[in-house]
Amino acid sequence: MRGGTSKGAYFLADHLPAEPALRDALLLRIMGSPDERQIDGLGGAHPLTSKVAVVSPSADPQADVDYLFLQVIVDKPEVSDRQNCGNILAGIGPFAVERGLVEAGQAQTSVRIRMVNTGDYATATFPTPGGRVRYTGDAEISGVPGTAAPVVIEFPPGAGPLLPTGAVRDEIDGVQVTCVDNGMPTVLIAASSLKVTGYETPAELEANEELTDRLRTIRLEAGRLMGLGDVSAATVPKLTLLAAPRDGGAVTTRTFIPVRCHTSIGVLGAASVAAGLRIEGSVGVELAELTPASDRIRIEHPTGFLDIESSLGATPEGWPSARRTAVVRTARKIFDGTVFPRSAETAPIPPQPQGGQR
Ligand code: NQM
Repeated sequence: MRGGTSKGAYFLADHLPAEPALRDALLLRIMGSPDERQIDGLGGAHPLTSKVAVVSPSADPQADVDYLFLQVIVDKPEVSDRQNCGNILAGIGPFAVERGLVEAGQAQTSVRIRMVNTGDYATATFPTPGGRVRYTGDAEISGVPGTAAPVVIEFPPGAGPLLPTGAVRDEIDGVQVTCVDNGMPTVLIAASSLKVTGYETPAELEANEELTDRLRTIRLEAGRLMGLGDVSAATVPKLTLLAAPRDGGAVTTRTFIPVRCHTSIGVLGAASVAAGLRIEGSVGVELAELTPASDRIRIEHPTGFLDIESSLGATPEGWPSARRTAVVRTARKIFDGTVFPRSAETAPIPPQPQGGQR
């Protein structure tokens, strides 16, 4: 399925080995990793198209389904469960209905999702006329051609602190940063403090070795300050370079996830940027153009913009905390069938029940 601006393979949990090491070994063979072209598997040779969702009924009374996100590393034999993915999340509700985990309403369906990676929750609402998922519609999101049915995703406040280092700003390697986590650990950095404009293309930024070296150093230290330990092999924290908006939005972004530069921006990454921009004194506040009366923040990125609704409150100790975050995404069922993993020793994933598509 395509979920937002990402694409992944969605599985029912009981169709995969329960043992994580066996599951991950199978997923590597399914996606074709490690190989930078992923030529022998389903992966699309980029982190944004090398993703897996594992879905199961939830035992949690606050959720209908559990969603475990797995990032299958393209060029290494590694699968990481250390982050969520808000784009792949957009396909979870439709997938849960297709697989009969949630009964569809006659007009629309809301699915309560527990994001297993972080223990946070989300509710996704999408059209299901006549009790079947409708994928077509007129919602448009930057980075995806055409239009599709909207999937409205609401996030209640997350469990962890918004400012995991305990400071609004930190200085790392001589650079001012704000480390924020509103669902995705993210390091905010003014592009100008790393001698780039923030308007370069992802390819130009990835080719800038001086920049990528600095980012690597900053990320390792930020990970430590954020309590994430040694993040050298982790996909978090992400790094977002900020510059003044150019197209009527609140801010321009270029996000490293963390090695490749995102062609747009992750949903929870955007939620973290939006929350960061609302915190007095944080990096980026002076470049951003916010509309104080509105919860909506338009985040510009390399292929357009992402609108996110974000409001903050305060903890009893006076620290900023997320109150509400909401976003519109779209999703599409692309293919439903049997995948034959690379190794002959492994049995194919059993065929799954057919669902209807409109
Ligand atoms: O931040 C890419 C994506 C993501 C993650 C990444 C995401 C999110 O765009 O919620 O969606 O940051 O690795 O799919």
